[in-house]
Amino acid sequence: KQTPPQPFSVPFFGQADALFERHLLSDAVVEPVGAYERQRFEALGHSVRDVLAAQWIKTQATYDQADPKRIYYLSMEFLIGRSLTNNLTNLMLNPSFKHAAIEAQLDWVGMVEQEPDAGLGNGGLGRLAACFLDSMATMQLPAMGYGLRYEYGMFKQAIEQGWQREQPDNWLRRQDPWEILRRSEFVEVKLSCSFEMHQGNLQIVAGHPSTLIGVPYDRPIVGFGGRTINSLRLWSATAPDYFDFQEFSSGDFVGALVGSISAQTLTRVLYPDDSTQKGQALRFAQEYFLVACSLADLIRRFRRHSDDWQLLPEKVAIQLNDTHPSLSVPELMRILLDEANLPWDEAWDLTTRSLAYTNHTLLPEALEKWPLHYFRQMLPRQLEIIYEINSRFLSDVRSRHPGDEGIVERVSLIEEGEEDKVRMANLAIVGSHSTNGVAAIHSNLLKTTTVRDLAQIFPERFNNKTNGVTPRRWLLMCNPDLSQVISDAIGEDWMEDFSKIVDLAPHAGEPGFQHAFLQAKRNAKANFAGWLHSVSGQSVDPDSIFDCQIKRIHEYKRQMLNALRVIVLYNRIRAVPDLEITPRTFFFAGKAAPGYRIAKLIIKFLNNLAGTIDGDPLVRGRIKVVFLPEYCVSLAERLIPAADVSNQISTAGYEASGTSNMKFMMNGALTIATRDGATIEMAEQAGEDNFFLFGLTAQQVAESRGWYDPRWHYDNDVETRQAIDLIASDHFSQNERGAFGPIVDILLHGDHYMHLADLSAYLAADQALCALYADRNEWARKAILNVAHSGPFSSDRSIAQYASEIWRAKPCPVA
Ligand code: DL6
Repeated sequence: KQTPPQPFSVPFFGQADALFERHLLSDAVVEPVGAYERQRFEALGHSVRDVLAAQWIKTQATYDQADPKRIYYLSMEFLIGRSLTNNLTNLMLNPSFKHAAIEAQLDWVGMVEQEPDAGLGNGGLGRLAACFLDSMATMQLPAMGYGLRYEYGMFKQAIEQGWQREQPDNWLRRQDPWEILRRSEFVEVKLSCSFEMHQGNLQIVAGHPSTLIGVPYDRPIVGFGGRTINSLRLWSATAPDYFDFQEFSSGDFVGALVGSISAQTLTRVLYPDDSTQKGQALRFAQEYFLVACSLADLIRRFRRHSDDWQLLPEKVAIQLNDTHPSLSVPELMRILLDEANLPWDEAWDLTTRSLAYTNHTLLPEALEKWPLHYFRQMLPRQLEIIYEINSRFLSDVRSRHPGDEGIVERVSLIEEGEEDKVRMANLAIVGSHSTNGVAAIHSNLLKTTTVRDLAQIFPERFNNKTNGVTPRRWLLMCNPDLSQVISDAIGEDWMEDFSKIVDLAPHAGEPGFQHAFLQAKRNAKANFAGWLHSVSGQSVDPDSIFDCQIKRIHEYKRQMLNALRVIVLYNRIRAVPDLEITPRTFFFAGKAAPGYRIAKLIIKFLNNLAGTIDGDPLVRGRIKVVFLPEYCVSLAERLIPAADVSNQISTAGYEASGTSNMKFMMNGALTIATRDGATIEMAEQAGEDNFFLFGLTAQQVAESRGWYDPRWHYDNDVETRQAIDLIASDHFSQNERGAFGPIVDILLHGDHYMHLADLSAYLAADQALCALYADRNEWARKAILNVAHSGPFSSDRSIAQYASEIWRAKPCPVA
């Protein structure tokens, strides 16, 4: 049982002004009155860091003393977003700091806006990692995140003439007030090759062993109430000469410099693909670098407390966020075999008991496979170990399935082909004690389709942990008006114990509460409209229905299905100009992987659709499409509180879980959705009556593969045909003839993601949703019930399950 949150004891709060002024004077060396916004942001950030520093140290000291089982969350991505307001929220200082700033006539919003998003991730999996860190700290779990300190995070998306243009995100260009360089805790990473730059690319120089240095930068992860402050440790790569300047004067100056450049290149940039990793050597090296640095660091910590290797799984739980850190399997084996000199069986037992793996996608193109020659050149010892693991594993499989070489081929860690490859998912499953999916349907499909044979061999390893999101960032911080309405009705306990949110349910039918709830939504919509106007000059009507689809652009997420819906509505208005409809604004936002041609064309299409509708006096003011550029955490924080409708319309069976679906639900949007990912569980919780579900189920999708023909829908459904014909007629590309031909082609020939199969059901659900919107009280009742039943989708619930069922770790409260 956790103690209820107390406001963080801040003996310094009275001195916050003094801290702030001192940082301006001493760090920036400016008169406080004349400081720039950016200088003020940095001074404020440093002041908040001063406030939390003592508790951060105390947290680490408590862990050192108590020596609990520690959780290490290894992830190539942490999509953290901004830290200032989040840290203040979790320190329970947000309102007082904001108030104090306003009293002092400081531009609070201006200061907050100075902080760049830490965009160290692509989307779902990276943002999940950030929510999990928040929950682990809030639940007082002794945890640490390990990732890479990319100098360039997710690219910035500009839209030029409707096209996505990528611009580098040099987020560390200016000093970051949160990170602490822990130079003395560097680690050495040995590789049997070296790297050099060749025309801007990192190239492997085989047969030339080298050493890289991993330098850790720590960021505070403040748990709610400020009692526990964990760390996110991000590794930056540098060459050994960073530490040994002798090299420069005594040795090969140019060589050292080249070495330094190539080493630093290693952690310079995040790969911007969320579903394909096309075998880049640099990415492989990055993955190994994360693993090598993190394992060396955590083993060093373990060894400070114990010289008994047998205790490793009692003291250490290592969670692999997707296969990206799954080189942990051979690397931990290497450490136990070669450094600890343990016999194979013991090393293997300790390795599998320490590691656990989370799968985030079933898309075949996203399942990592690395060419054997990378291993040969960079990591020959780890390759030897993988071969040995495989040979022992396969002989076991052969003895269980005599004569069945088919299963042996399917489960092997090595895929043979033109180029032999290591199957990283198989490696992670065989080399760990737990494999989990991220929603019930996803975990089932993982077991029954993607890795069915492995699930039959290790049934006890497979489990589900449905995702969750932190209600601190995604409700308390981003939606202060709704938070206040909730707290006025049920008190504040929901902030830390989100299961309490269910106490809202009895209020759902109260007209007074419904009114307050609708008012909070209206305020959020007006705030969003005001912000949008101020940054882009675009006007949107806060009295229109705000209908949103914000996520990576991918064919399986079906932004084109949404676009087809809009085109049908557009056609209906054009056919019957006095048709009565509630004004609607359709918001889209999302980035496409730079090399994903069709996804980029979809962005262009959405922008042209917006332009065409805006230019048509018949529909203007009734429906409007807005493509919001540069989707990122802070944009989501703005839009989600303002949303009336959340679109979760992936082809069933393809979205592992989704997490924006949960954020919308917590903020009182109603969901129109296919039965996919965690949305299925959300509808179960809220009651299907309070959801707008439509379309093929995953089973129906799977069963219709082979005979599904989109042409049938085109031939038999008038509205579908008219919508497609309008695209094909260049109505949305009048000056760019044929531009959207590839989209029409995909929809009519093959339509792998079955857009046309689901369109009419989507439109029917949409009609029901609009009819409901007209009844404001009934709408409010359903929306409130959605918020009330969003309790299970807190990442605190997910983390409680990981802690008890996978990690077997307990809280370690800080006094
Ligand atoms: O589990 C977090 C998140 C899920 O909610 C999404 O459904 C899923 O698409 C996403 N996957 C990724 C990239 N996958 N890989 N590899 O972010 O994970």
